[in-house]
Amino acid sequence: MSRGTRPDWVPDTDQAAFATYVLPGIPDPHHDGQPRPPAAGVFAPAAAALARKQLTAQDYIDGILAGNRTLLARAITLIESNSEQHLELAQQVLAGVLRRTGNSVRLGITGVPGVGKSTFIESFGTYLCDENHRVAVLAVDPTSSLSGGSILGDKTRMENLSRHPNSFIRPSPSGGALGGVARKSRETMLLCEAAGYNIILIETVGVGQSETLVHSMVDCFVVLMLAGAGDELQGIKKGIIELADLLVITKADSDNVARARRAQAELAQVVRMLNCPTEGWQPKVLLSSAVENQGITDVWASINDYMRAGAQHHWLKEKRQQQNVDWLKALVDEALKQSFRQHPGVKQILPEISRQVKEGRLPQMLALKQLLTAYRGGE
Ligand SMILES: Nc1nc2c(ncn2[C@@H]2O[C@H](COP(=O)(O)OP(=O)(O)OP(=O)(O)O)[C@@H](O)[C@H]2O)c(=O)[nH]1
Ligand SMILES: [Mg+2]
Repeated sequence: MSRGTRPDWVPDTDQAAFATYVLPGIPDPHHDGQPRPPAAGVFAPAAAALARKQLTAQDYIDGILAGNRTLLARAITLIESNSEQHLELAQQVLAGVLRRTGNSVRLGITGVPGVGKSTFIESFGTYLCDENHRVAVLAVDPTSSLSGGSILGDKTRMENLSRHPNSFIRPSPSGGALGGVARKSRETMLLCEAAGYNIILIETVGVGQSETLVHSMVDCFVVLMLAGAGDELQGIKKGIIELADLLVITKADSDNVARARRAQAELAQVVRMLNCPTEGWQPKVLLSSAVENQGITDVWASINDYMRAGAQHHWLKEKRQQQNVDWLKALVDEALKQSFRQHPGVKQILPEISRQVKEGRLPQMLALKQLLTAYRGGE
């Protein structure tokens, strides 16, 4: 699939480092990364000027805090850029809006491919927007990082939501390693909060590590399940069920309803066995049909119960504080690893040391000592 074209406001410098492309095809008046009709009348010249202007950190900060979605989208693009220069500007912007973050309900939505995540978000998100909430939808999708493939799919599946003036949809950032994608998504979430979005939905595929990463950045982790997917599959998903604060059996419609109810009862038992009880909260299993719009209000009511319990018993605040610290630790680990691997002294001796270890001529601990000596010596 084609990568699409560059947005017209990508700066002349550091073109290659910009991760964002505009994909062709779906008209979307609100969101970044899609063809946009020219702004009407008197706003058109202003929009064009904005597109050309080199913005300062303060421009971004003011724009985001004022809820300007164009500037929000551009700031997210800075966050997603892999260039050093953009990284610095992005961090200034982030620091400038940090005090206005944290005022949202952060929800992770996960489940195996095809379980109905995007369709659920379309229905759930539209309901929330109609209730006057402001909803940002982000995705952490390791599979789409190269092809950008799921972006178009999700946009078509979230057609109503993407047109709603209270919504903001941002596809998965590209940019290689899952760790990088997670950082970008986390920082994007903060920018969206600063711009006034009070519900953040983060969709991720329930395979691999992405759901653990998303779990570490949300308040409430919602796992979507299919009825009758078989014991085998449910077994594989045990790890995910343990992380769930809320489980929703999807596609509970037409001739699937009876099966969904049976699955609900079975799963409720499994959840009681597996999940550690949290004070004031026992994970629930709910039914939903996104196509028939059933069960959507129940999900929202349960999320509210969960958030209330968390506030009342003080674990929600603690959870976020712990997530903040865990995130710092993860960044430190990542930075140290990079610094070690890129160190010239280490790079120079690593091939020979690896060969000796491979052939069993050098014990690993001794090899480590030599590498650390090279690393420290060159500081
Ligand atoms: N009957 C019925 N079908 C549904 C429902 N929700 C989703 N589907 C169908 O299930 C298929 C997959 O839905 P998606 O929303 O794309 O699933 P997803 O989990 O986002 O899939 P990936 O993004 O590929 O991981 C689509 O064909 C939907 O039309 C539902 O509530 N009822
Ligand atoms: Mg999807």
